[in-house]
Amino acid sequence: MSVRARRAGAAGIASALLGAGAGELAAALAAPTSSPFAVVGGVLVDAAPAWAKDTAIAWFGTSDKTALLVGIGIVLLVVAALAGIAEARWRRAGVVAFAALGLIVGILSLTRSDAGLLAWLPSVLAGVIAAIALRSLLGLVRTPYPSAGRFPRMSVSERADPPASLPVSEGRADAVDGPTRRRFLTWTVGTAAVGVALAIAGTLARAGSTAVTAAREAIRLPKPATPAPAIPASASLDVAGISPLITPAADFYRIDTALVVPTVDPASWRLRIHGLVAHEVTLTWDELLALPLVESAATLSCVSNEVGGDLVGNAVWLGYPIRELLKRAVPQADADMVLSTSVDGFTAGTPLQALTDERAALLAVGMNGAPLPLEHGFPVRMVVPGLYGYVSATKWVTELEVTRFDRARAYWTDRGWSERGPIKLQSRIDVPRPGRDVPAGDSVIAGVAWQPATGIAGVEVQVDDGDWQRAELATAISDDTWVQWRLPWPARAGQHSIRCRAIGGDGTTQTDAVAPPAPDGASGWHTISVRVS
Ligand SMILES: Nc1nc2c(c(=O)[nH]1)N[C@H]1C(S)=C(S)[C@@H](COP(=O)(O)O)O[C@H]1N2
Ligand SMILES: [Mo]
Repeated sequence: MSVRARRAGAAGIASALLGAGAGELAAALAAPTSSPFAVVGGVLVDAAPAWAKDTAIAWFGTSDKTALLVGIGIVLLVVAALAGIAEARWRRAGVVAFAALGLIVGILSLTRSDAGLLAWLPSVLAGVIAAIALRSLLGLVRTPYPSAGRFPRMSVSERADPPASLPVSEGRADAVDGPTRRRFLTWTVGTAAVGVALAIAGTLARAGSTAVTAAREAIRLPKPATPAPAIPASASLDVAGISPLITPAADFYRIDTALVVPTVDPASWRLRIHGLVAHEVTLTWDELLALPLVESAATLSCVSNEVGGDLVGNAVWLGYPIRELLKRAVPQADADMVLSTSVDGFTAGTPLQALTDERAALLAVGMNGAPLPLEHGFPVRMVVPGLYGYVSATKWVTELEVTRFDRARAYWTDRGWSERGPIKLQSRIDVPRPGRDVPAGDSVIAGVAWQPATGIAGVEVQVDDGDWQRAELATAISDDTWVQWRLPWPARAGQHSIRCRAIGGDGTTQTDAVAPPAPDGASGWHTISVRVS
């Protein structure tokens, strides 16, 4: 690559960094969900088929969002370098490319369901700034004819740069003198640095105490009218390394399609219940908090959770039974689904039955004694024991449409996942950790088992080809939560394979049939390999 092309590529990258940084800051200040990266990421996420979501989660786990944004960043830098090189060859090609990119992403921004009036601004601004920066940086080194750069309109023959089709001697094309080169370098590095600084400023402005964070901190949740029964000490087994019975909110897995966490002000939050109902119902935050709230523990799992995976957690939720709200709305007899919608456009289709039977399906405002964290759906989300999150656990929920499965489809069912998503009977070995060395002697095998809404009757463990042994089961909080289990294990030196299977509250034994997460949840026995020495 010629010196000239390298220089032009660097100018392209620096210009893109400046534009992107300015776009991020503008988004943070004027249109938080319309950051150019979030928009492109959101479009990609929405376009992704079922297998892509699963591969992303399998490769990157809950860092899938970061991985996506890094990927977009890398592609942007490559495109920017090419735009720079193009600009040096064919004047305006790179400038037009940057401006067009900004415009396209600006238009995409307006198509997002959470787009505000200024959604287009960050991307368009980013494109314009990158274009101007590129033009200016390359202007610094466009010097073979010293005065040429000052004329805005030039015919091809007058262009400062030799046309690309002519054989160009490297020496001549790159013949900028030392001071010019230094000036170019300084400005290019400076431009890139300012871009990075703007991006950091944007991130800080966003993460900093936004109005909604402050509103959340000011909330004092009411005492539940129906508190969760006290958790007996016997519900937790004393085993180092076992999953805690209640997952702290900070450790609770997070899965959603939102690249920027939605910020919903409780004061303006509304829930609207409509569709196949006798009466439309709307509910404000204050009205919701004034209702007799119920506290109830439930284990939530993602359909993408692999056997043995960690996309599952158990929390104590505080909320109002959705059943009671539906009673007010009076669903029509032919309705069989409730399509819930989030502020960011995500939808889930929940069987009406699961929201009207006796289970604690909640419109939740609290998690483990505090208002919902922003990432987990503040101010209001759904939690339905027994169903995977993608069909039931809508975060930042604002709408419940009573409808029918043959009429409406939801976000993930539209992408090939099953219409119904009951959580499969599962069990996991937490101790020993797979792949870890275990000292020989008295040891313990322990973990958790769950089938929310059905409960757990037992867990069995098999070491190598031995008999299945019944593990000790901790006291269950309820049928809706996972249950800890353990089995003493006299570990003898050598390599061992350990597997577990649960027996559900209905007497069914967890199937050994191996299934991947798509389309309706993974199955099979969690099996680990450990070395005892
Ligand atoms: N608004 C919104 N709600 C959502 C999702 C989403 O993408 N957007 N994902 C669902 C899925 S797939 C799961 S598994 C749960 C995860 O909830 P958590 O992040 O609180 O663990 O949220 C559900 N609710
Ligand atoms: Mo999920």
